[in-house]
Amino acid sequence: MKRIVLITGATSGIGKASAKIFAKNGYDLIITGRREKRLLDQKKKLESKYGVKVLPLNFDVRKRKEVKRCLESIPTKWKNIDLLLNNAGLAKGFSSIDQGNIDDWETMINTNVLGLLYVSKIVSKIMIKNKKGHIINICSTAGHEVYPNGNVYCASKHAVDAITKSMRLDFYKHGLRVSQVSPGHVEQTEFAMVRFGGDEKKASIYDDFVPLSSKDVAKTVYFIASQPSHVNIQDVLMMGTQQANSIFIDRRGRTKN
Ligand code: NDP
Ligand code: 8X3
Repeated sequence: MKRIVLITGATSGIGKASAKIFAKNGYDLIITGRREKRLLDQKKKLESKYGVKVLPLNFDVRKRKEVKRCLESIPTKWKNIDLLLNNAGLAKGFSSIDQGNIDDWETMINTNVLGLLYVSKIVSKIMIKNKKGHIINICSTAGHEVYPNGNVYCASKHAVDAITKSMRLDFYKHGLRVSQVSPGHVEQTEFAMVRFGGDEKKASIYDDFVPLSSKDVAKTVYFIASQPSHVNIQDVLMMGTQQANSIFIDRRGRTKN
């Protein structure tokens, strides 16, 4: 029987790269995001290139009722979800707390923390019923350390780290696996453009060093998912070679790789 992966935030960046790698490896996919056209385009491409089935679900993870309605309406044959990749997330703004924008704070907390929880509550119930499943959360280096002006984004990712650890304690007795990947800077994503409100100049944060690519992270997610069922990788903290932590980055130029 084909395995099924549900990926939140599959319309760009890490989620999109993960969808591709899972499709390549024969998984059927449930892909989600707010941009419906992108989901439909992805469905077409992945189905024709890899011969897998793709179910697009168009919802905003912040909207509790929408999440419930969409996930509970999944056709029965799609409910045998093997893997949930909680990837949808974002940073908005980059300023000290006194200068911070409260709407941005709410967007980050509602998406990165509450959205992840809304999806996980429903999918984990299905997995417990099926007596199998694996949840992989996309955390961040920002879930392990803080940096100037990162305050609320870092807090939201520290919450993801705490949720991953809590899920592990809640679910091991049901035979579910729980993991997370905590990347540093990742390019081939819209992350910086979203954080800086579409300001291309401010979002040019990868010009002078080589960060991770979305494919690097997707490959790590797939590595975690493809371990034998007795192996639970709890966290992978990963950065580009030129990035030592959130603050120390060798910005003397992009080294050849
Ligand atoms: P992108 O902006 O490229 O992708 C973010 C994805 O999340 C999109 O598919 C977007 O879809 C989805 N998303 C955002 N808000 C919502 C929402 N309210 N409801 C549903 N989907 C939503 O960025 P990345 O690929 O970089 O981000 C993926 C994850 O990786 C995030 O959790 C981010 O925090 C994390 N991360 C990113 C790093 C980086 O440097 N890029 C480093 C470490 C972690 P749509 O807009 O269509 O809804
Ligand atoms: C994204 C990495 O350093 O911008 O989570 O917080 S960072």
